[in-house]
Amino acid sequence: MHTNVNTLFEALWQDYIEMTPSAAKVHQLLSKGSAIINDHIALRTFNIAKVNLEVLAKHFESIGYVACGDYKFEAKKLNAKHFEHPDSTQPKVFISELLVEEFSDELQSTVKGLIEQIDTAATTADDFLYSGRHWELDTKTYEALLAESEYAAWVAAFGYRANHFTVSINHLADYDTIFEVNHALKAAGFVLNASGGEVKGTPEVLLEQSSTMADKISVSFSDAVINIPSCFYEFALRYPKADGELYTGFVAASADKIFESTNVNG
Ligand code: OOG
Ligand code: NI
Repeated sequence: MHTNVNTLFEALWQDYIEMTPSAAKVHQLLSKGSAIINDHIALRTFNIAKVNLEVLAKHFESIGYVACGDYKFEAKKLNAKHFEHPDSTQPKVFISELLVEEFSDELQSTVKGLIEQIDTAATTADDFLYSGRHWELDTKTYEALLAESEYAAWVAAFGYRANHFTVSINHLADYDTIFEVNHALKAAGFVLNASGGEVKGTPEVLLEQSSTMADKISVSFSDAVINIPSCFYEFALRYPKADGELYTGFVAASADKIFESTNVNG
């Protein structure tokens, strides 16, 4: 496990921009007036004991992160938790896991077959959170997973790495609203996730979010190389609670739509 928060996020970022060529360009566009501060990152996994949410969480808990919120996504069959660091300038972490037992026998046995190929020692190694795929996968299996769960197919194709980074709009000197950020992104040719509207959330729920649609990159499977959605970039504007402190949680109804930023036909 990493012992330093900064080196962990730097390694996650390097892997993420390799998967997401547009993210480096968005980063450059938004960082003209000020340094970019990350609101949060997100990771995905399956709820199988060897690699479940808690296994990923340990990598963050060992460097001081604390579990702060629980979320359920019934239609997508996911659970999630978010984690915060005592140093509030460090990014929050959103980790979700697919409830594998709620899917078909075929999906369950496919996923178990993938997870069996992981060396258990790898799950606690320094680099696990940006180690990618640990298994063989063919296109037919990917397509079969996709038919049941876009999320399952994404984890099968990309394995362990940051699914997205999130720009804190609160820290951008040149932008006051999420509409201005979205406008600048669209003017520069980036495609936003419009599921549930381009802006998810409202000032009343203390969090507004938007995201790009994931880049499509070529991924090597055992039988072919295909172009599929990789990772996306998110933008978050937080509002103060009654005590004057910015809200630090997530909003399940909004997160439900953010997940769709990696949909194949989004
Ligand atoms: C996570 C989606 C939810 C948020 O900020 O609400 C999310 C994912 O796509 O893995 O990131
Ligand atoms: Ni997010």
